[in-house]
Amino acid sequence: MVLTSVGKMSGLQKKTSGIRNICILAHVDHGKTTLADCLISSNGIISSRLAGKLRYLDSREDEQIRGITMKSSAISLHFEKGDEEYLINLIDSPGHVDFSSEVSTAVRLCDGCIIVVDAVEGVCPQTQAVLRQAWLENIRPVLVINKIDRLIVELKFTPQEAYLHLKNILEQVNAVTGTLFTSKVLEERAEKETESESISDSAPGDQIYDWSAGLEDTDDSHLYFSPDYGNVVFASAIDGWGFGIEHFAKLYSQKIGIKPAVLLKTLWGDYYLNTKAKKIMKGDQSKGKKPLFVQLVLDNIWSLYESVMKRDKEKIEKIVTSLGLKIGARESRHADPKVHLNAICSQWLPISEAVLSMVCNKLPSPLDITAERVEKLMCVGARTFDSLPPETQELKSAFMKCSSEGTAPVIVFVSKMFAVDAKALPQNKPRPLTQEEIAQRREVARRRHAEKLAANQGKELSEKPPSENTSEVNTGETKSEEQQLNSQIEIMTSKATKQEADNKESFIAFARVFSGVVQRGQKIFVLGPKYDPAEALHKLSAQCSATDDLPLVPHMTCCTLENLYLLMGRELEDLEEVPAGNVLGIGGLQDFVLKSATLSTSPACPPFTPLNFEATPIVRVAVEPKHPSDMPQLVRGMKLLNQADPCVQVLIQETGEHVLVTAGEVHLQRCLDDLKERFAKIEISVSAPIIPFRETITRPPKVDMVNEEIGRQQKVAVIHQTKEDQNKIPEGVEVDSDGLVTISTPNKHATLSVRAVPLPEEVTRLLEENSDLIRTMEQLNTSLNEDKKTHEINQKTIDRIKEFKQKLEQSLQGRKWRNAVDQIWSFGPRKCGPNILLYKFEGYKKSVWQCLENAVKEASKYRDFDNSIISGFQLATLSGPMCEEPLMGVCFMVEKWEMGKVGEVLSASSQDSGECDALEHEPNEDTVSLSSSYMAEVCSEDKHQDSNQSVPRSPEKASKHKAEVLLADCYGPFSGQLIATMKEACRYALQAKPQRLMAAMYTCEIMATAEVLDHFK
Ligand SMILES: Nc1nc2c(ncn2[C@@H]2O[C@H](COP(=O)(O)OP(=O)(O)OP(=O)(O)O)[C@@H](O)[C@H]2O)c(=O)[nH]1
Ligand SMILES: [Mg+2]
Repeated sequence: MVLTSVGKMSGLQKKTSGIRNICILAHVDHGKTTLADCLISSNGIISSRLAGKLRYLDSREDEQIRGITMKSSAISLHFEKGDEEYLINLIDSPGHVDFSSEVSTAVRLCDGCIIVVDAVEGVCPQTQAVLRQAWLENIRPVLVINKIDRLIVELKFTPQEAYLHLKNILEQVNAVTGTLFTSKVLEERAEKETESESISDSAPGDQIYDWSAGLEDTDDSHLYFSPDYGNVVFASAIDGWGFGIEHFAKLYSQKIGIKPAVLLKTLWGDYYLNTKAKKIMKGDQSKGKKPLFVQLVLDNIWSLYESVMKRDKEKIEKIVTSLGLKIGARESRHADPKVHLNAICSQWLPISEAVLSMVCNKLPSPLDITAERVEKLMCVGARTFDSLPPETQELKSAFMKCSSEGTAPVIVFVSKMFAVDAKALPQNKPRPLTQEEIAQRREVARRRHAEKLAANQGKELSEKPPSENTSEVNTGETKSEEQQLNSQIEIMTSKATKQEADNKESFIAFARVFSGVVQRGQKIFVLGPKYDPAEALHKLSAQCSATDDLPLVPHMTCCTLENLYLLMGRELEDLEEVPAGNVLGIGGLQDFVLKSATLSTSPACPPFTPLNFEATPIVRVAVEPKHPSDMPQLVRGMKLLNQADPCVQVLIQETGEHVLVTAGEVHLQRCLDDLKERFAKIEISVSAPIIPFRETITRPPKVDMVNEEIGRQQKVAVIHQTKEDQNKIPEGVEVDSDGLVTISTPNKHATLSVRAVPLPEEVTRLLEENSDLIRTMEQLNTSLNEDKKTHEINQKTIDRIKEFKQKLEQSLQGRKWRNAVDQIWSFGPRKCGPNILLYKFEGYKKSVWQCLENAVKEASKYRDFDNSIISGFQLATLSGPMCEEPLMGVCFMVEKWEMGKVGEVLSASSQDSGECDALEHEPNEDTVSLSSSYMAEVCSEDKHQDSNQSVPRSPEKASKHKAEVLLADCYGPFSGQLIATMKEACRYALQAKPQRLMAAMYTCEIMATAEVLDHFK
């Protein structure tokens, strides 16, 4: 097999119908990389003898040492099937659960996947996980049942036993697919029901209950794996063989004289061959007959294995000649019978042929992308396709066409950034010099030599009398010196480029073109995950391009695609352009893309939906440099590591610790190795894993430690205890016996009273479950407040919010919680966590349910100082007083919010200007209980106003500004004081109640067969 040239590959990239973007997915160690080796060897990139041993796509040293894949990597292969030529963009993914984020980045770029299952281990947890990921991403799977040799050699199954075992595995895989399908249908059905309910509500008629689940009339047969559909290959990647049943159907149709179509239907299943009648009959087991699959397929393979393992030369010879194979003497005489076996099997049933033809037949080309998948990719969060602007909706047809015409908009998705050694980039690799370059270098050398010679001659002339043969000697010397110089220059230039490339990691974007043609040097928009095309289209025209001079749009930048690469496993090849439907590497995006992004030439393009990550990072460690002076390198290294890994998180805690959050132990080790050896290149010390806690409060206890009821006396003791605790509370903070904390800002202008109350457990759970919805509510409220109106609120979201509110109302019953739901001011931490802030004082109205009421105008007045209160609450819930861990299940009630001197200051300022609405209030009053409407009127400083602006202010604004200036004193800006005071108030309120630490609990379901139940006892 000859290597395919880059030119040929880029030719194949243009024929979209012949492209297959696929990934290999499986549980850890089921043989993905070994299978990839076999497919790669069919292209001559590695020798077929090394296939399975080399694990070519495991290019990292630690991957080779540990024997597991840690990064997904891609390679492009050429495959010929009859007259058709195909380009297979293959991505090998890791199977270890720690690296499941790498699987997510791979499936997003593919249209299909090969699911590999170990014939001995069967369906394992990660097999289920990857089937789910493929399903969520709407990509089509095919199945390879691998390691069948283990059934023969290790388990010593008979062919009949092996058949039943394989049948069982297929059933297991199909059961997982079935569950995914059923849940989807039921979900759709439930949605339809709620829709029809709302219709029937308005028009009541005769409603007969429909008890069908919708499963009966939905055809799901195409989803399942079955050898007769041609989507299953049986294989042993290590021995280099694999087949689909069509191979044997074709073979035996000639031998027995039965039509291939009939054999294809009956080779797998309960059928047997009645040799006398020359007929295929149904029902093998009941009649004690061998199924066709055993008789015609497995028996042959088993007998081949038996003869080679027993070194039965005669029998082997017979088989080899009957199959028409040519086996080299080296293989047949090899001491290891496996080598001999591999040589026979890989010629008889080449695995690459079986797998790649299944891929080309059964998996879709980029042209077959479904409308469902496109809509899913285009709709972020709670948005529906219909709510997107019309220009954006039009782009759907560009996705579907996957056109490479010049007019088609370019749409590219970057699913991850990966680091490569800058030396490995094609532009930095040593390459043979061109004739011109050689001539140029010679010229430089000659000139230098001449100069040197002239200088020497000058010296000699002055020192020695000239002799006759000097010139001759010199010419001889000249030649050798010239050569020396030439080589010296070459070394020097290569050294220079080497040094430049040394110590440098270059980031390549792992991407796919969904529409249009990307070209090297092209300018393109980079759209972040929060980019909103509706907002941008207000500012820009849909036709503008990245080369224009454009106004600033949030979450959008422009960049140039510096280099385009064909991904060839360990190698990268330069490309000038890449048409739609291909996977590629892009250089030069390091400063524009952190982990993933959408690139497009059209500002109407929406950002793609975020990747579905199955695992959330939980293992945290603190890292620090061994030598404190190396801190800058560590910070830089952590930044690079964060970019190079889709899943890792790097944080700097309030304590100044640098924390690394990883998915698991193996992932942690890999991240640390990368940090030490590639990104920071320093020695680091690593702490033991940090266990995350949550802080909370409980009701005062009713029983004591020995479960006896706390009587009156003891209660008094408890109160004493609390009093004692109160003594620890500093001056200026008042805590009453009921836990109400009152505290003033340092300048004494404002006073807050806050109480902490534990939330019922079901409310905490509800908040946790709905954190995404809460985040959406927060976004909607912000856009309402900013009067953007770009987010048309979708009815479904409104219904979900209403339902959430209703559930909260149901769970917050009783006198204590009266009106509580309507008074929710914010959630925290990060505005979506499991803690609540309530306002309990009169004359204020602003709640998180604003988006339901569309209360735009009214709310916009209160924007400023109440934001300080909310920020204080966010800070308090982010880190509690016990050990700076986030809070959970706590409700803070602000029962009083007084503004003291603020009144005077404001009235003074308003008298000056004579404009302020706040004049209604009496200036002499010492302490004024302020309603927020009043306060916001007086004190608001428009944050969105540029403070350096030169535009003259309106008198009203001037007075407000003055108020803020007057309020800023030696304690700093007033809003800042309020934030700090609120934070303190929350902390003391929390300390006034019985505090508790909560630790995470690991729960798992263990499923086992009845035989092993004994071992659990
Ligand atoms: N007996 C047998 N062993 C196999 C076969 N295919 C792979 N193996 C072995 O299984 C082990 C794991 O193979 P890999 O290809 O690294 O598995 P993987 O699925 O890529 O593993 P991860 O990438 O770590 O998830 C290796 O030791 C292989 O030699 C096979 O067909 N038969
Ligand atoms: Mg692997």
